[in-house]
Amino acid sequence: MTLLDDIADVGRDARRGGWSRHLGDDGEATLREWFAEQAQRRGLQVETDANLNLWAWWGSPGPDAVVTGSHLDSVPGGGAYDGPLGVVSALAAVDALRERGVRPSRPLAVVVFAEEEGGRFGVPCLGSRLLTGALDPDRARGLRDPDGITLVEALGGHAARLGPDPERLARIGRFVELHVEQGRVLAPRGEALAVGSTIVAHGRWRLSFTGRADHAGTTRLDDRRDPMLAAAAAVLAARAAMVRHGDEARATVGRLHATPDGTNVVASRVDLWLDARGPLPQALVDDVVAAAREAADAEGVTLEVRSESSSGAVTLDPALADTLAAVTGAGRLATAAGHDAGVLAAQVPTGMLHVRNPTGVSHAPDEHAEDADAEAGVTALADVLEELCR
Ligand code: HGY
Ligand code: MN
Ligand code: MN
Repeated sequence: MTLLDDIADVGRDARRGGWSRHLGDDGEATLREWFAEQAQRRGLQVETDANLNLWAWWGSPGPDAVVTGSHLDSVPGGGAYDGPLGVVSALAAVDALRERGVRPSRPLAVVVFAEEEGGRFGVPCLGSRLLTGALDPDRARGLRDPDGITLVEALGGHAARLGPDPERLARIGRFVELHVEQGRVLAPRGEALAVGSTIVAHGRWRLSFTGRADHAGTTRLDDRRDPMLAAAAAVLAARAAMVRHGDEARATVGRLHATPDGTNVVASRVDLWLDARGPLPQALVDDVVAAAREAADAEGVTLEVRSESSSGAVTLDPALADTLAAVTGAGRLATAAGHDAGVLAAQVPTGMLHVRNPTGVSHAPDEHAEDADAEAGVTALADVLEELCR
């Protein structure tokens, strides 16, 4: 918790509340420096890979390494634990192994993946998707942030190096990500920890409605081509789809932007982003798009739909999950939150440890983990690393 206190003031968002730490901004850059310093203080060899992920090695990078870690970036106005708890717990677990006199028989690394939330460039797990080849580097280079700055413009020369890194991936024998629980399952269970079992399918779609800007006061009803109407229909359709498709389904519009965004102007364009998750996210999207198209046609407005990212359902490595459960004594937890672990799982035996969040709230300042539970997480992670490094 001392490590979390170290960074508690980095990237605080006075306007939104909580923290905003996104690829390339001051807060995230400060966290990268902090991590490198913490790693060096522990005698770990730190390197930044071609995809801006940070790796801190105990022992020379080699085959069959045991890797643990998470991310340091946040959603806009996010909580203090989503990502950082996994990183500081990994550093604290290294300290615990040292105190136990453990000398790992395999290389061990702490990793910090870049832009897991996609908070600036819109694609979640940017660093881990590029590393594994799940995201085309040319597409990545063209991604634009809300100010229209491309990843190339933001990264300069480094952008030329983005791309799959099979040699680095081949070094990883097992990957374990510790993460604060998102949702409230462990508190009612009365348990501090759980072993990750699955990650639900999820994706992001951008719906762009184009109408005709005009004066809010002088434009008569039948002269209006107002994209906001169709956008409103899409937002309501998302909730209707969530209700319709059962209790695993999630459909959310939390981000919407009107152009020109004038109080006394009928908008020319509205962009909104749909986050859909569950057994079949496409079914939710289809419902929303059908309703949006109907409303757009009625208003004489056009609609363009683009998939910005999608992740299939993930079952975390069953054998590794059994090992994590045997070592920690913890039960299983399925999650509807995406993680770098979900990306790595496609190519590397991957596991997760979830630490109880008494509020269940995440992606918001009320996100929380009690000190005692965080300590239990560190002890469990150290036990797991000791077992995997045996
Ligand atoms: O969006 C997610 O599910 C993750 O918390 N980044
Ligand atoms: Mn998150
Ligand atoms: Mn996270």
